[in-house]
Amino acid sequence: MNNKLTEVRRLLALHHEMFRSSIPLIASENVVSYAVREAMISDLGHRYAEGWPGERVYAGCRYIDEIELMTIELMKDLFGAAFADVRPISGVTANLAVFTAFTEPGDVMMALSIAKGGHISMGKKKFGGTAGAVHGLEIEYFEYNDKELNIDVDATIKKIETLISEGRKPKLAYFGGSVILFPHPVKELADYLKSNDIVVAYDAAHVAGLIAGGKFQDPLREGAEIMSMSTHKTFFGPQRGAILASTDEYADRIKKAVFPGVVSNHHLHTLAGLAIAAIEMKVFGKAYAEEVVKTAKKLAEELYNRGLDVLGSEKGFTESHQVLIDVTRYGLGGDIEKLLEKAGIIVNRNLLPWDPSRGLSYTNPGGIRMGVQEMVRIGIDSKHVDAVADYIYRVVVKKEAPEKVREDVKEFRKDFGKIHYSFDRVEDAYKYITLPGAAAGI
Ligand code: DSN
Repeated sequence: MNNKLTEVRRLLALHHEMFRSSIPLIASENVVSYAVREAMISDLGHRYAEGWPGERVYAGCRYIDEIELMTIELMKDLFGAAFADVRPISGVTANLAVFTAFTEPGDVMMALSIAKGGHISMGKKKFGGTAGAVHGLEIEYFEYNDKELNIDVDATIKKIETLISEGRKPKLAYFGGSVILFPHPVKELADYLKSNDIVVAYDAAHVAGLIAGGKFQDPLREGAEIMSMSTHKTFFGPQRGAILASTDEYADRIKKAVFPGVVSNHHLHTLAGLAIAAIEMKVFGKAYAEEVVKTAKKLAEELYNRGLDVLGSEKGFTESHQVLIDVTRYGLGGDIEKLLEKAGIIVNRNLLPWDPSRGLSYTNPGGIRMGVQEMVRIGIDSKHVDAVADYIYRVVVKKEAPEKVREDVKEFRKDFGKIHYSFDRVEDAYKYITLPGAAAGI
């Protein structure tokens, strides 16, 4: 058993070393500050606090309650919301609570298909998506314009009119998702949706930090009534979720849907981490969001100038942290993802809007999705991103041996590691931290 314990710790250290020497480009990931990490190893990780602050089902929560109330106020302030529930433990949990609060099984919900950027939590039952398979919703897709890479407003209204005439009026319309290069037309559709008693929600999991930093659309000002999110992509938090609302009107049903609906205890060490992340966002969010969008645009442009098929070239490539490439001239997304990983460039393969019609599936789709938010947090920003484009170009287009590129990536990474946009003074975002006395008996 001692050997097994040593082995787990060895693998953890190797994982840290891999990320310390790689270029992290997964659009849904980030690193947290040491201040957030400190909260995550606190005693709060051992406690239970079911229910709302002040009305807990357990004793011993007096400080936890204060932290949760602070987190609620910080999130309301950051997003200009009237109500916040910070107990969902992930983005999927937050979305499931919204489905529970506003719909019944069998109701119709509008969302984007996965290929056009929708998240799996909004998927149909036949694909095992949370909305369909867990909550029993019927999913109808927003109409989408492949050229504009966005929801088609007129065609969507037409589709909803047809659904209404068939007696299948949607109850909920969910904007946002997993691939989002440009702001969704919330303000163009919100009045129409609300006039038909369709609740307007926005999944800000990917762009929450950009919204908080004032660099993306502001859904709650554009007519969204509900905004759900995860807290760890462009936001500085640990892996967790939140639900915000533009009015207090929905507070009771959201609270009930979260607890006892979809969450029992809500992982209090990450709650404290979220409080600290929200403070960091308040102080550093604007500068960070600006640099993230600038870096994403620069990376897209550098790749495009090297001949890659970067999506959105006629629209400035991206307004978010994401860059999307059609790699089919050089191979398929899954194969290229593996090659890039060998070179120390961590990306994920992604369906493109037109992949299903050309017979490609998520196992080996036509696209690669990249997000620059973690790179920017460790200092690889618009000033350095041409080097990143070069490494990608050498692997994808020039077909250089990834092992050779890996050596150069390792060398490049030696200059980066400090956590920027935080109060920390630490030099290594990827250090594997051992605690004094841990497993000392081995
Ligand atoms: N599917 C994840 C992503 O967008 O990467 C989020 O859950």
